[in-house]
Amino acid sequence: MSIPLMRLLQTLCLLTAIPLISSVQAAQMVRSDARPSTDDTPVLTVRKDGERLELSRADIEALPLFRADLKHYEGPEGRFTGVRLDRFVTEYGLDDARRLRFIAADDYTIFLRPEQVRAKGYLLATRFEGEPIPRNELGPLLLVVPEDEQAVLGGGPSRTNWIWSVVEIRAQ
Ligand SMILES: Nc1nc2c(c(=O)[nH]1)N[C@H]1C(S)=C(S)[C@@H](COP(=O)(O)O)O[C@H]1N2
Ligand SMILES: [Mo]
Repeated sequence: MSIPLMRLLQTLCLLTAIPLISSVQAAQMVRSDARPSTDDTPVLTVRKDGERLELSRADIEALPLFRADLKHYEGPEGRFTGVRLDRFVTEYGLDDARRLRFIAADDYTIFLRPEQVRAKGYLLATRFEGEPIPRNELGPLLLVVPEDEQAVLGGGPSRTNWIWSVVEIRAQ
């Protein structure tokens, strides 16, 4: 068999194996029975149509809580708890936005269309290992996509959506 043909076959084998491996190991997002926070300190600004809303962990955690056990590529490995971003987007009337802009404390920013948010299980995490997340440890709020854990650990491009220290969400 020629070398280029063997290379091609090798590549094809790898391409079929990768989704198999990740589907076996993908982290799950499941309902959490954690008790919602009562901390009223504002942690997140939501802007929509010139309105501005300041939300606390208590406000955010008033939505159904979910958890996922995963390894974040920045280091932390354990239980992330928070709310589903699709549920949050619906709750705050952001479903009709053309796009949602997420802004971090370090000015890093990402854009997600509402349909992208609905297509995947994004977790807006408010806790790590049951505790609030300090600002210097990716907190107080960060986005993780448990089903993409293996892909991002492997350096996949969707890791750019794992924005940490989110301070603002804007409907644009
Ligand atoms: N708040 C914040 N989140 C962020 C980033 C950042 O600079 N700030 N970098 C993003 C990008 S581009 C990638 S690839 C991953 C990993 O970033 P790092 O390689 O700078 O650690 O985190 C994403 N989330
Ligand atoms: Mo990046």
